[in-house]
Amino acid sequence: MKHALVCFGNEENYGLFFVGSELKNFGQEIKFFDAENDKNVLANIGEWNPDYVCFSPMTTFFPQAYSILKSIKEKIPEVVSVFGGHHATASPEMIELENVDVVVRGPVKGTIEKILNGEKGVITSSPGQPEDLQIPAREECYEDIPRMKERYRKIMLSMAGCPYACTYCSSSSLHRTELFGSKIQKDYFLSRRSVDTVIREARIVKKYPTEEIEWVDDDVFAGKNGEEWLTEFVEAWKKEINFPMYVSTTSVSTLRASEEILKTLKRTVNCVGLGVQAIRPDSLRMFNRQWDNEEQLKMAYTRLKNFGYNVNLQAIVGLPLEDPVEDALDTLEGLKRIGPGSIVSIYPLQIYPHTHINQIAREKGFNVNENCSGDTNSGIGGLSFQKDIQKKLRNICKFGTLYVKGAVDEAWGNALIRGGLDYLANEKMDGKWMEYMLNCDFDDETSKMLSMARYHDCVIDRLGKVKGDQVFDKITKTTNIRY
Ligand code: B12
Ligand code: SF4
Repeated sequence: MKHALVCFGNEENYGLFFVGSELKNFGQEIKFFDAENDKNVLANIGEWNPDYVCFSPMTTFFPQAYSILKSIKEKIPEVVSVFGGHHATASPEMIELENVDVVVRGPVKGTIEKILNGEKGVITSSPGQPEDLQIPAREECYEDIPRMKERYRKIMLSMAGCPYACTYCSSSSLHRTELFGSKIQKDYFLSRRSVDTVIREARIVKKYPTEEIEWVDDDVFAGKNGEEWLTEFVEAWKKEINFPMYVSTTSVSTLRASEEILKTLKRTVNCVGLGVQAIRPDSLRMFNRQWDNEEQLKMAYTRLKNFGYNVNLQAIVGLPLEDPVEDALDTLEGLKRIGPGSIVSIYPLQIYPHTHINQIAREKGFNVNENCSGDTNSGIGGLSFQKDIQKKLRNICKFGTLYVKGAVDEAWGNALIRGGLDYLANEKMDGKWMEYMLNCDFDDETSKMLSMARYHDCVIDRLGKVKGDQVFDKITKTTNIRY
């Protein structure tokens, strides 16, 4: 049987790679298609004439996936459509939609036999062990979508879940435990693939041009026997793979980590993403992050810096509050106090399906924003606010990185001057600057240049100036920048 695997966005569709390898284990024929860059994607899928068409879209890509599906079904009515991944797992009600035949909730393992046997409807898998994630069908994807092998960064992970339970997050342990129970959360989502399997996967990545691995474990230190695993892993990675890695963590885990492990990890990690998310205690509580606070974040930041890491601080604005702009400004100032001069990423709150923040917002009388695409780079959040508030929140997302960094370089300068925002480029970043920043307007081209200036900062932070500039140049030529 032939299975078309449809990829969305610029990046490697990592979950779908594992679906591909599982299908191959069952002797199935697979082919990847590029919905982002291939203008003839529909014709190409039609011509290949698959028996099954498989999608793994995040929420932001679901409308595009569904529209592609409708067109394919018009051409090939008997094709069976299968949806899986985070969005499908959280939104099984999509099975009610016309043309959606199968929705898989949870890992692919154990579902292919059912699908091939003709089972339709919602199939909930039973996650077994992380070793079920063997070697993803990455090379098959590279063969079908050559631009993917050229991506400067590749995605890898050792552990699929997170121990925390943040209310806005699809990785939340609340969500996973509700669906699969706490034993599976511990044994599958918070356990790691073996070092050997991860290294075997990395050997394949190593054959292709790669500048960095985005290590997408939600918290690099979390899970069972984290330090032991990381120690063995770094040893093997340095010996054989040796790509720089970008990792993520929390303040709690950073402060809990031993000196040895911070030293060891530094051998291969340049930059750490540290989730701040909010500064006000009430906002942290709304996010179910009451375990965090500014003092602890500052200590974690300082600790990471002392071990030589660059730190990317991440925060969320646009909360369901009476004063979302003031809350966002408090967060912005907090970021500056925690990591003055650092690179920060400020995102608008997204309301992903079946996350608890959805319910919290509704109970507080907030509606969802129909204009939100689910992509954080747009600066457009998931909740509907008055126009003026919406604009200020978006501006905080757009200019917050510049404010905390505190210096206008060429990329920022060009964007600001292009948008007629010379004041922001030339004046001191004081209260007047902030007022101007909150209220300024700019066109789409400027918005794109601002997003690129931020992206440029992040790449330099992660790879250093010389390498970062080279890589960024390549990114601008090969990536559809979201803004
Ligand atoms: C890796 C990752 C990325 C990578 C790669 C993205 C990609 N396209 O694959 C990067 C860093 C680029 C990324 C970016 C974004 N991400 Co991301 N990312 C993750 C992360 C950390 C891991 C996902 C993963 O690969 N897990 C490992 C694989 C093996 O598991 P899996 O995906 O669940 O797949 C398994 C099953 O679900 C199932 N399955 C999956 N697909 C299918 C399909 C079929 C047909 C079947 C049968 C089964 C099946 O089988 C797989 C193997 O068992 C998750 C959080 C998490 N810990 O899960 C967030 C997550 C998926 N990302 C998220 C988001 C929002 C984004 C962005 C949209 C953020 C933004 N900028 O706005 C961007 C989109 C970028 C893009 N253009 O693709 C959200 C998605 C929420 C949602 N409801 O959509 C998540 C859940 C994070 C969160 N905390 O909320 N992300
Ligand atoms: S710590 Fe990060 S990945 Fe984990 S639940 Fe919270 S936001 Fe999600």
